[in-house]
Order: sequence, then structure tokens, then C-alpha cells
Amino acid sequence: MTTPVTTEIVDGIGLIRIDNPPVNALSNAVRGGIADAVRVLEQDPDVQAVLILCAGKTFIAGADIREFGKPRQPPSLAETCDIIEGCTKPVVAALHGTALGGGFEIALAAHYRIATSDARMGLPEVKLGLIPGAGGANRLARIAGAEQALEIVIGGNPISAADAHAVGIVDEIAENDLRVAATAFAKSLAAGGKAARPTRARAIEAIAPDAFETVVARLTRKTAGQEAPAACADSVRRAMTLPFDEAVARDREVFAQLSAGSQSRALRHVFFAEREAAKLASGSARPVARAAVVGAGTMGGGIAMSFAAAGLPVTLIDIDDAAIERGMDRIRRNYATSVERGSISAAEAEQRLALIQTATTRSAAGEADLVIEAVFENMDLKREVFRELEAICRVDAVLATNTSALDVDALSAVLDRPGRFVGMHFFSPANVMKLCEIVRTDATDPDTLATAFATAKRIAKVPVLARNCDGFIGNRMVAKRSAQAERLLQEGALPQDVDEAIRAFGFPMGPLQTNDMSGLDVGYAIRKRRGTKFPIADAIAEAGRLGQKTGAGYYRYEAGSRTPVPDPETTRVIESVSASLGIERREIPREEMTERMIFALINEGAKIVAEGIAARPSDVDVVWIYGYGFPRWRGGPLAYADEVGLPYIVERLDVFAARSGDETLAPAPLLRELAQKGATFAQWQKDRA
Ligand code: T1G
Repeated sequence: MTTPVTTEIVDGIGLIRIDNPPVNALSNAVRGGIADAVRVLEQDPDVQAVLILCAGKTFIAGADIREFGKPRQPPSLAETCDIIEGCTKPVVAALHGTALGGGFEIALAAHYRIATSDARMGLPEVKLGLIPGAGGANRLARIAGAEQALEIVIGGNPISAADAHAVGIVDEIAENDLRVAATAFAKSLAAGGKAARPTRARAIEAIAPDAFETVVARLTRKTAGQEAPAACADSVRRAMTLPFDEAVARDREVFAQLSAGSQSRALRHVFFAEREAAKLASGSARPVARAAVVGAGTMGGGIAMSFAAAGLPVTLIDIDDAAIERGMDRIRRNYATSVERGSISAAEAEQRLALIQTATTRSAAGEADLVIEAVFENMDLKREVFRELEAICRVDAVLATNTSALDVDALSAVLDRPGRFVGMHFFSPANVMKLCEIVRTDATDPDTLATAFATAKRIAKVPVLARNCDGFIGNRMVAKRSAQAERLLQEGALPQDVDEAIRAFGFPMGPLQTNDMSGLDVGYAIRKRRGTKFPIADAIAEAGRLGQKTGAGYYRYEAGSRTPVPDPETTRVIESVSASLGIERREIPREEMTERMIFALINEGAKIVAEGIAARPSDVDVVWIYGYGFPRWRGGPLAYADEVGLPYIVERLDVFAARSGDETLAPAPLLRELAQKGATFAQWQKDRA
């Protein structure tokens, strides 16, 4: 078996080279190999300094996430770091690519760091529900100060080599070849008689307690419900107050607790789920150098902005100058807001605007490699658009629809070459939301699918494959939650109760508040078309309360404000509908509200995977996390169901269905079957892979 760690001595420098594709993760063999290599080189009289560097596209990107929960051989990562730090000869870490998590901890345990200018580094453990497990916070605080340590450990976002250099984390930026520059750097240390420089011996730059707490408060503001961010803050706090070894020992205990907990399990699940969802079994993507979007409304404009943000030229097409002007105006206002907020520079906004061309004839789509239709949700109109696009576009151009509600097979039937047609369902606001459901029809060919996937990734979206059905994956499930929200209102809840039950679960917004934001006329029109009735939602819309845009919906809104305020007028409408339905209103416990809405989602998710609408349960989780704000640390609806236990969910759904007479709440056959077998969605997915 080849070893992932090799050594070599060149001109008095002991090189430790790690080669463990794809990302040089710290497997048992890598940790042990580094520790052994340091020990050997330390003893070698020919070696004056030690250099750690990695093969492939990156420095060590962290612990091996697949090994979590499995038995580990010594040395632990903390021990490996101690051995590096304790080396009596200077140790240099040479960083390229992404030095993350345990990889960055290794680098911090080295005495010096040199990095390529495009290297990035950080401690993303918080995003996996963890704290740095091998003294990362303690060493980082000593090198860069407590405040930087808080930013990096709680924020979890990597920083650039230049920023790391500015705060003293990186000692030198390699101007050209990393190995050459790092060897020269190590030699200069040896020549200058520079000794080992153990990080643990350095003092921490002080920060006043109130200033510390202010930074913690800012960084943890949006992390309600999660354990890891506060644990990360505690780790930095301990770095300042406890002796090094004691602080690291406590870190290791906390790390062990967190990694055995449900939140970290959920977050690790999502890490792999989103990578799995983005993979396709077949097809090769065609290059996309220019896109076109037909329809300059809110959706079309947001999609065009996503292309521009990725540096891809896009033509935005609508029927006349007025429509284009309205669309471009909205786009310009969006950019102005981003510049104001500092999320992009004025120059970047200009560059992006310059990539968005406009046209008032559909023939302008002729140059595009991929065209996305985003016109009004009307079958006849869309069919007409696609018939025309087929005549205009090259035969190898992909034709995509952004429909969220129409039958994509029926749409594709108007084309002579339906193989090039696919659904690309973006979520509103499309320039912000990451999810893109890629909907295949019975005729979509593999290359078309691959092109849609590659394009979605290129514009920084998370693509998930769906098959055709009413609502695809996400909206089909959301409809079940909406139905429960309506029932809860009829039975005794008020909008603020329903929304709070969902927010307390960890969603950023409740369903009714969300409806107010998107406009209550949308759902009303869909229900009318389908002949379904939501008596309370209908009564509110019929009263002209269409949500934020009319100043009132489920809530009322002060002029210019988006803050929902509970409204006695809504209460009156709700109570009168309950009375007219002959329902005696009751106080509904919060837990029941949460369970009815969440379990309804899970139940529909089970039907969706059983029917093959979603390729796997973890895809449903990705859809909900990226499209609907499902709390990532709960893993998505189906991972959450596994965590809660399927028998409990079946039992509760049976109770809810019996009590309400609502057939849609009866447990899905797959859910019942898995529960009876004591199985999980995760197992079912694995068995079928
Ligand atoms: N462990 C195992 N597999 C990993 C991995 C890891 N740490 N990182 C990536 N992979 C796999 C990934 O699943 C994919 O596999 C392939 O590598 C390429 O990844 C003790 C607790 C490094 C920026 O959180 O952020 O250290 O799908 O498609 O876009 O304190 O991967 O091909 O089979 O994402 O070029 C901390 C996680 C761990 C880094 C590269 N580290 N990784 O992005 O490629 S916790 C992380 C990333 C820790 C210590 C602790 C990214 C990347 P496959 P990719 P990429």
C-alpha cells in the first residue's frame, strides 16, 4: 500500500509531503505519517528545518469527515499538532488551495507559515456543528489575537492569504512556485539561526471583556438554536483564561460531545447530501458562453443577475421597451442596495450591469447557448414562446422553462426536438436563493440535463434533479404545510402562533409571513384554477388584503415597513370563518402545530421519493435547506425524520389523520413500511444506491 506521507531531505531541509487525494484529508495514516516524519527529521543531524507541504490542488482540507464516529488510531490530531509544535527545529507549513479545519490546525502548530497568494484558510468546524478539535482556537488566538480568532472560529468562513498575512497568520506570501519559495524561506530561517517558535508559548493580545462579548453577540446573532457557535466562543474564551493544555483538553471533550450530537450529524449529512445531489449518472455538458432569459419580470431579472454575477453574458428579452425598462430598473435598484450594503463594490455592480444586454425581440435569443423562459405562468403563452424559440435557436441550444406550476411534459410536447428541453426552477429572489430544481421531462436527453446542471453550478446555484409532477419536489411539499397552516387557523390558532411554531423550529420565517411577502393573490389564483378552497386564506384575499404590497394580509404593515404586526381585523375574519364552518376554536399546543406542519412535509417527502420524483431522500433535504430555509442543523425534512424516529412520526400522523378526518395526513406507505421495519430513509437510500 502506498503511504500518503513521504519525506525527503534536500540541502538540509526535511520535506514532509502529504499526498492523499482528493483534498489531503487527515486520515489515520496521514496523522500518523506526519507525526512519525517529524520525529525522524528532528533526530536527523542533516536536517536544519522542516517543511510540510501537500501534493495536488490543496493543502490539507481538514479531518476526514467520513471517519467521524468511527474508531480512530493514535496519534490524535491534537497529539500530531503537539509533536509538530514541540519539534526543536523550525517547522514551516507551505499552504496552497484551502487549508481548512484540522489542516489549518496543523499549519498553526507549525512555527511559520508561507502561502500562495490564492490560498485560503480557516476553521469551518462550526459549519459542521463542531469546534476546532485540536487546539485551533487556542493557537489562532495566540497568533492573531482573540478578536480575529472569534471572527474565524465562530464565522467559519475562510480568509485570503493576503488577509492572513496582514494579521500575522501567514509570515510570507510565495511570489512564484510554492515549493521553491518555501524551501528558500526554510533555508533562510536555518541560516539566520532562527529557532523553533512554539505557538503555545506566545501571549494572547488582550481584548476587553465587553468588547469580546460584543463581538460574540454580533457573530452569534443569527444562530439561534445551534450549539456550535456558542461552543466556539467558549473555546476562544478558554484560550484567554486557561493554561494551554487545560484549554485544549476541554476543547477535546466539547468536540467529542458535539460530534456525537444530532446537530453535527445533521450538518455532516448536509455536506455530503449537497455534493451527492449535484452529481449526474450520465450526459456531458455542452459549453455555455452566453445565455438568454425571456421575460424581464422579477424572476427573469433575478436569473439574469445570477448569470452576470458569474461573469456570464446574458440577454434579457421582453416584449417592449417599457417592460425592459421596468425590469432593468429593478435590477439597477438591486445593485444599488448591494453597493450600499457593501456586499459588492460600485465597480463590480457596473461590470455586472454591462453583462446584461436587453432586447425586445425574441430573435435576440438566437445567439444563446441556453435560453431560460420566465414569462407569466400561462400554458398557452409559454407554448407560443417555445415554438418561437425553437425556430430561432441553434439546434444544440438548451431550452429551459422556469415554470413552477405547469406540466413540463405538456410544455415540451410543442417542440420538434423535445430532448433539448428541461425545467430550471429558480426560487425567488432568484439572484439570492441558491436552489435550482432541474426538472427532466420524459424526453429530456442526458446532455441537456448535464448542461443545465453545469450551468446551475457555474452560476453558484445548488442543482437538484426532479421529475415532473404538480409542484415538483419543493412546492408539492410546501402545499401540504400550507394546508396544515390553514387548518390550524380554522381550529383555533392565529397567524402569529402558526408562524412562531415554525420559527421556533429554526426556519427564518413562518409560512404565513412568507405568503404575505410573496403576495396572497398568487395562491388564491392557483386555488381558483384548481377548484380548491382554503376558507380563511380565500376570505383574506377576497377582502383585498394581498400581503405586504397592500399593507395588509395575514398581518398588517406600517407604511414602508416589512415587519408583520398582528392584526385584530385578521382575528375577526378568522373567527368568523371558524364559526361559519361550525368549528369550536381551541387552544392548540405549540408542539402540535409544529408536528402537524413538519410531519406533513415529511409525509409528502416520503411519497415523492417513493414515486421517484426526487432521486433520493437526501435530495429532498437539499431542496428544503436551499429553497425554503429549513434549518441546516436539523439536516432537512427526511434526515430530521430519521433523527426523530419514523415510528413516532407514523404514530402522530395516524392520530392527526384520525382526529381531523384529513386523508392527506395518513402516513405514506413508504413511511409506514420503513417504520415497521425499524429502518430509516438513510438506509433505504443506501440500499438502493
Ligand atoms: N473529509 C472527507 N471528504 C472530503 C472532505 C473532508 N474534510 N473535504 C472534501 N471532501 C471530499 C468531498 O466529499 C468530495 O468527494 C471531494 O472531496 C471534493 O470536494 C479536528 C473536526 C476542500 C473547499 O469542513 O470545504 O477538520 O464527492 O466537491 O469544491 O478540528 O470540499 O468527489 O466523492 O467539495 O474543490 C473541516 C470541507 C473538517 C472542509 C474543496 N474541513 N471541504 O472544494 O471540491 S472538520 C472542512 C470543503 C475538522 C478538526 C476538524 C471543500 C473544499 P466526492 P468538493 P471543491
